[in-house]
Amino acid sequence: MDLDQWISKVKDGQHLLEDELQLLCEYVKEILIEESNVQPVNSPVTVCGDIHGQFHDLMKLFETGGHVPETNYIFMGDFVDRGYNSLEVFTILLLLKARYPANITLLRGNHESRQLTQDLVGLVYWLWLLDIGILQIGVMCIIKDVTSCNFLFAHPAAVSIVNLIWNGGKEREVGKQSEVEVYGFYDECQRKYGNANAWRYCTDVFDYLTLSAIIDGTVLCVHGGLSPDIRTIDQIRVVDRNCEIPHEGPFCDLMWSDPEDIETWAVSPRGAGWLFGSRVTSEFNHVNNLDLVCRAHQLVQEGLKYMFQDKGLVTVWSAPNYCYRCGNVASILSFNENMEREVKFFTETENNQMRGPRTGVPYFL
Ligand SMILES: [Mn+2]
Repeated sequence: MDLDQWISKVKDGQHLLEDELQLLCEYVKEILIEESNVQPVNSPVTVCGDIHGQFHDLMKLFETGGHVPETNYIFMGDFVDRGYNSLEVFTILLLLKARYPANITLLRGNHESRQLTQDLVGLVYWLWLLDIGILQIGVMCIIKDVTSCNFLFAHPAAVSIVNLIWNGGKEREVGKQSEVEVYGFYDECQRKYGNANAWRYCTDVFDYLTLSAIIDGTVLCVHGGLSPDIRTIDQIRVVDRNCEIPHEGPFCDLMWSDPEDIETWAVSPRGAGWLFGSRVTSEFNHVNNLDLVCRAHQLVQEGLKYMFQDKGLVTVWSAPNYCYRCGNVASILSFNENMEREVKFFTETENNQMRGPRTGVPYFL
């Protein structure tokens, strides 16, 4: 493997050949299998949130925060789906991991899943065939915070689609039919390679991605959030992670949970994970001697948002103008060698040459 040559090739917008990608995936799996479920990372390091296939915005992230290996990174998952370039995003992150394993840490997000990346397109189509109204009812229920409509969101792909509308639909009139292009990673690999092999190699790597990272023993990074089944960090260490994300339990919760302005726990409208509140978060930080929990998973219009009175948790979001239409700012959070924090903001790249081709079936939600 000539990693440096492959890195410049992918940065130039080309794809690796199918067997090159296979080789890379096998190589990175060997590195990832050695990592702990709570991978220790030293400062200085920069923490990033969701990328979601926005390859050019990822390049802008590196311009903003510095390039690997001059800057060390933790990426908190959700590399794929929704943007046009999931394949390029995941390939470049794998290449950087292979080339500089000590300088980049990749965590698993709820989208690093065979089911989510594969079912996304199929399910939208299915809902469209069924009746537009069903999905609209679902969205209305979520907005009104009615959680009794969980039957609709029990399927993770349904959760994902509703989430897309929910997060992105603020400027749209809910209840009106409008065109949304939904890109799943599976569909993208099919279009770009003509078969599903690339998707298979990549999703096999997903199972090896670690669940969390801990910076200098004081800041825990995880994609979603806390779990009622996890009181101590040691309980994360013993999770068997080398599998598809389960539908419930501690592993699932780490990928799916969200903070909320409540005291303890509540059912999540996503249909997976939990809503967790201020008291359980400050207890978790206290019990584990943490200063902060860093997580991603939720769109933040202003790029970064602290939660709770003691600011014990922060959401970092790194996909600017999410889905090319949300109009949000993105951020990354860096910690220097003294663990002093600096937030860096960035906006959507103007380089859109790799957008599309929009040859997928257009979906109407
Ligand atoms: Mn997520």
